[in-house]
Amino acid sequence: MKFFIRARYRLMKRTSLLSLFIAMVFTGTAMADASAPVRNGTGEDILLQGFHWNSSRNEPEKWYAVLARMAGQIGNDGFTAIWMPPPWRDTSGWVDSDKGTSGGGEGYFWRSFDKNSQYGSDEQLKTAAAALNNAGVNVIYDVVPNHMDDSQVNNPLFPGGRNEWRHDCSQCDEGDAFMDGNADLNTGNTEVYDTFKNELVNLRQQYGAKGLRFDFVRGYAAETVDRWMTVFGNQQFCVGEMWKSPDEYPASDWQNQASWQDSLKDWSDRSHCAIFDFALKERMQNGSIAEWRHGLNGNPDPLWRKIAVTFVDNHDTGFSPGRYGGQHHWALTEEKRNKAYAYILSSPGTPAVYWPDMYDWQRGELIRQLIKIRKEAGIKADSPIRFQTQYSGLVATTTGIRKSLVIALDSDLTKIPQGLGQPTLERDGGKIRLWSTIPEQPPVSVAFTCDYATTYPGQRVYVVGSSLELGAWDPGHAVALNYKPQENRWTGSIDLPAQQGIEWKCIVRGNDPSSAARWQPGPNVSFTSGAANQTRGTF
Ligand code: 7SA
Ligand code: CA
Repeated sequence: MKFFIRARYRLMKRTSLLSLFIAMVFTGTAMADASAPVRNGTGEDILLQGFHWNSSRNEPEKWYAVLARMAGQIGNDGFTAIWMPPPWRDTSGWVDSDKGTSGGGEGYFWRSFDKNSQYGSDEQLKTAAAALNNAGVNVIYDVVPNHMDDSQVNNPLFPGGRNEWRHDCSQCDEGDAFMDGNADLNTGNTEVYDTFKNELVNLRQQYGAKGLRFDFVRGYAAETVDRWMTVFGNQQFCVGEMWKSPDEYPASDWQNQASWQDSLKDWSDRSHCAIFDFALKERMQNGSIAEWRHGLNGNPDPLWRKIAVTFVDNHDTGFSPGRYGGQHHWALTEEKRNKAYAYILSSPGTPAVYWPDMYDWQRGELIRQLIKIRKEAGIKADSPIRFQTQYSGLVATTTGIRKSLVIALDSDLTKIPQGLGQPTLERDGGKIRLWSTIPEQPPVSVAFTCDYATTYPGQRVYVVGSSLELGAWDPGHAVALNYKPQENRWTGSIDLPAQQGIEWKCIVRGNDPSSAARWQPGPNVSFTSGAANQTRGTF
């Protein structure tokens, strides 16, 4: 099914690309250079979301003062970058009647580029940014170009009374509307574009910006983000927030039929920015733990993994200390949170840690250990990951520059391969187990054959052996082979890390993993993966 969708998506993309090309030629817009590298920082970044929904209401200390005071600790805790709240002055006050909540001042309904905001003064912001950058924590600002507070008669950004709000010109929006769209800005207009361009450069030059988080990217063109970043600095970091489920696209749009991953990759291809992994978040919210492998960060293609900014919750989806407990639109349950952080910090992508999980909700010690293990292993955003799906829960191996990390979450992995030994980290009664081990070689495909096997109805022939992929000698986690009637033999290909000394045997057992196994007699079959790409066992 997914292949079909991907093929269809490529076909639709080809046609939509064609129409896009024609459109761009006519509008003279530069064609997005697909080969340009994605701006995902060093590729080994660990991001801290440096605020929550009630940080703008922090008392008695202003939030920027908190950040300046904690800059050293944030650096020592292993974070290489911090996602700062929107730096622009927001004096809005709104009531959300359906939720019975109110808010304003958080920066997302800003009225000017003035840096004196609810988070602190212009001076406090500069002090915090300098302290963080000096602590080796790159400052990433949240920018909100889709809309601004429209309750002002004249828009301070555009002297002379013109104000470029959507409510003045309905056809002037490059993307979706925020709420009813009245406050949306025409980012396709040259002057609006230049106004933001200059402000982004100002953030870099005067406020220590090393990167940007683009809010509500569904609301304007990805190509516009790419152009802003080209001026801001191609070496800098950028990430987009595209929280839009496939069913929110019109039925005629290819994305309506595509997966969460496809839409995220499409936006990244056109903006050359990283993107928050809402595909993983959606699986964490609605899927089993085994299905977390369907995040963008678990994609078989390294070009898809490297753009993923993984997270457990943020200031919208999660709870926040303080008023109303924050927004909690889509919060992950407490029971899953430690496992989710263990996964994002030991798998590909750029992990983002939510402030309250680190500094308010007693999860800091676990996260500190996980960051240390990740850095020692040299896990990168595009590091290879393999999932061992014959185990329950989630079992995966991510290979960094220096080590491989094997994680087992809620898994019935009991028989541990010799090479692994005791877990490097074990938490929550063994529901979280993480091994840091010698880096494995890239996988090779090995053809297994079992001959002269007698099977009765309901039985199959399996391969069981020494390595994790072969069930670590546990028949319950053996790998099933397929019967070739014309050759009267059982065969199958299994991916194994190269250059590993492997021992194995053929077994016959029923479909039920706990059913008794009949083992191939005699000594184990042994070979070295990569040196041999086929091996044979006989009864
Ligand atoms: O329901 C959660 C999920 O459930 C799952 O089961 C679903 C998911 O798909 C489903 O599978 O997710 C859905 O719900 C999400 C949350 O609403 C949607 C998502 O698309 C949808 O699939 O996500 C949207 O909303 C998020 C908050 C946005 C996402 O980008 C967007 O896609 N996050 C970012 C965007 C904004 C806006 O800058 C920020 O919003 C977030 O912090 C940021 O991370 O004066 C004019 C005026 C009128 O124009 C308006 O019509 C009128 O309504 C004023 C009024 N606007 C006010 C808003 O009503 C009020 O809510 C505005 C002035 O203030 C408030 O808006 C806040 C917003 O509530 C808050 O979240 C905004 C501005 O202050 O700041 C924040
Ligand atoms: Ca818009």
